[in-house]
Amino acid sequence: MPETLAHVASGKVRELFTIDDKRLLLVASDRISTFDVVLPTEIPDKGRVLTGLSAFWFARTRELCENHLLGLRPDGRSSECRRLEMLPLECVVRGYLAGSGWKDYVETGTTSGRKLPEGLRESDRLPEPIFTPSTKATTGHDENIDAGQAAALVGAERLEQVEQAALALYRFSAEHAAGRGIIIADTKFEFGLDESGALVLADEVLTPDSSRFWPADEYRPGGSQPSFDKQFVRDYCETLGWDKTPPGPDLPDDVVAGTRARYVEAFERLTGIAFDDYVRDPDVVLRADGDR
Ligand code: Q0Z
Repeated sequence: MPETLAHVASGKVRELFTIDDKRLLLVASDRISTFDVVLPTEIPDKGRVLTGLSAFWFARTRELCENHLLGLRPDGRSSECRRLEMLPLECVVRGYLAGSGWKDYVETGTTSGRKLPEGLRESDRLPEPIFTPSTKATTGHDENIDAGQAAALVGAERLEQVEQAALALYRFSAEHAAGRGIIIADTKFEFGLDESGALVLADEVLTPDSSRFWPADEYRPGGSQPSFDKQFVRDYCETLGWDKTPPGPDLPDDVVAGTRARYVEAFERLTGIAFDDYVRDPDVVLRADGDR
């Protein structure tokens, strides 16, 4: 826990605190959720991996869209951020057909009101990435909405701006990841506005918790794909016959170790930085390659 900062919000696996009226502290825990349930066993260093990855992407996408990151704390799991007026929209970009995008397509041939080509299979790559915004549900699951509903929430002009920013961020990161053996099937961005009304990328970005990461060497469209990070946890849970309602099961040591190794592998592949170097000095992810 940080000093004695006022607590603002709790996510399933993260906490948000006030530093002062302009700044927040976002703290990523080592908790893990599967099938929407937080498990009683933690994955050591998961919070550091997600914080470091997110900071890496913020540093490398500054020219595409400004962001809320002010700095990393020495613990590697906490980031200081600008406090923004958040937009009431989950900005999802999909490059592949999975999850609720696949479900909508099977039922209606569309997702978020957009007609998709016929004959697509589960996990197929889309002809081009699509922006499929959803509402922030206070309880239950986010709900996909069409462009008209999204425009009613933020205005047509702002919607156009966030769509272009989200697509540019996805294209950049998916191409970077593809060169390192990771498919970013889809991802969710959150944006806010600063005092001047400028659009600012916020929250956590392009991590395995905010995205679907698939190992490229195991990609076989026509069914669901293994998760880069959580597959050991899911496979173990499936062996138990657990009904996927709380409380979730404890994880055995080998599942914890294997899962930790996958998070660290994702970090090292995507950043090109040894995770131990990040633990020693978190700011290493913020420096351009040449300056290390
Ligand atoms: C993010 C969240 C939680 C982590 C509010 N820069 C910002 N300015 C204003 N608000 C936020 C941010 Cl990131 C903000 N969330 C989501 C909840 C832990 C993130 F409990 N909520």
